[in-house]
Amino acid sequence: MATRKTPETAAVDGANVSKDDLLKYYREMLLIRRFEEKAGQLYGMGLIGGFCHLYIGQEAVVVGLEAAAKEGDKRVTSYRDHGHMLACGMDPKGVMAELTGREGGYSRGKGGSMHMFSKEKHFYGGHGIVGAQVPIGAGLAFSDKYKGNDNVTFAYFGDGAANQGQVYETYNMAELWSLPVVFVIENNQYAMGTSVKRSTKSTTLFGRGVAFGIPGEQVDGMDVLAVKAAGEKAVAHCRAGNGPYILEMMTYRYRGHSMSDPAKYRTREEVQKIREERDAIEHVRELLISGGHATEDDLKAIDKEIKATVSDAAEFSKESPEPALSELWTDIYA
Ligand SMILES: Cc1ncc(C[n+]2csc(CCOP(=O)(O)OP(=O)(O)O)c2C)c(N)n1
Ligand SMILES: [Mg+2]
Repeated sequence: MATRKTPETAAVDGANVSKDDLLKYYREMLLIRRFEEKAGQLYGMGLIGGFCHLYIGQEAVVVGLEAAAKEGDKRVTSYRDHGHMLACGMDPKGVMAELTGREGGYSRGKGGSMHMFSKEKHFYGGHGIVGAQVPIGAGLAFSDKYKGNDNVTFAYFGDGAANQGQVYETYNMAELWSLPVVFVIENNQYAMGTSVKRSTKSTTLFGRGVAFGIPGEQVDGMDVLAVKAAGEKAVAHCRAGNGPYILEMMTYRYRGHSMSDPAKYRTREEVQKIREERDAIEHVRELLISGGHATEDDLKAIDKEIKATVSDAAEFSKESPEPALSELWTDIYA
């Protein structure tokens, strides 16, 4: 794992980013964090029902990888999916309204947090069955290979999902058929209340690709620049027709597994330490300030703007009507 960029090196060296890029990543990560904080509040008010898994802490992973993607690339992920949707450009209003089960939501209020899709942004969900999105990701990559274009699919899954059999069946076929898929393991150290160390003997999860001939690497998933650089390498490998690539993002979730998690399996100090020492948004904020790329006032203005976007999304999600009863009979197979 490469060491973090410093203010002196960030905007200039091999990470290939400009001041505007840094500001863009700051803005995108902050949007995810504020959106998730608001979703947590609406859940607490009883406006969001069912399961709700927040992405707070892991923002640099999707923002860094989206920075390495191009139009046409696809993404598919688990139930912890709000950040992925925002990062690929889906409308915060449509996402929030889906969380509150309203007509203005991406699935017209019938899917909720774990079941949202956008054909326009090539976002294929949102999957509640742990690991199920991994073979789907390979299938998406197969379709692009079949059509002969150079699109790549990002298939995101967790450290817990990485112990599933279907992941390894997928690895085998993806490598056998040289499918353009980047397997992104979001190693946030926990699968519900079980730490990686408690469930897994060999904890370098990307290394399991070796058995299938798939290259990979571990990345500091709290450093958006490191994520972007690794993403560019992985994507180049896939686009050149070399088959899949594995990126193991070392990250951390600050909140519970879902809104109903009492979090008794880790200490407050553990969470606090990571927030203080490794927070991805603070990292970019420091790069911007100490590199002389932005002032405190510039960043305050961005924060204000993002808060307004999120408030608008929350208002929309409260005002949008519930789906009509007749919707019970639409979008069904039989
Ligand atoms: C097949 C299956 N088994 C169990 C569950 C219950 N479950 C939901 S999330 C989860 C933990 C997954 O952890 P990880 O893959 O690390 O993802 P994270 O929640 O950390 O993002 C489990 C066991 C499920 N939804 N599907
Ligand atoms: Mg996990």
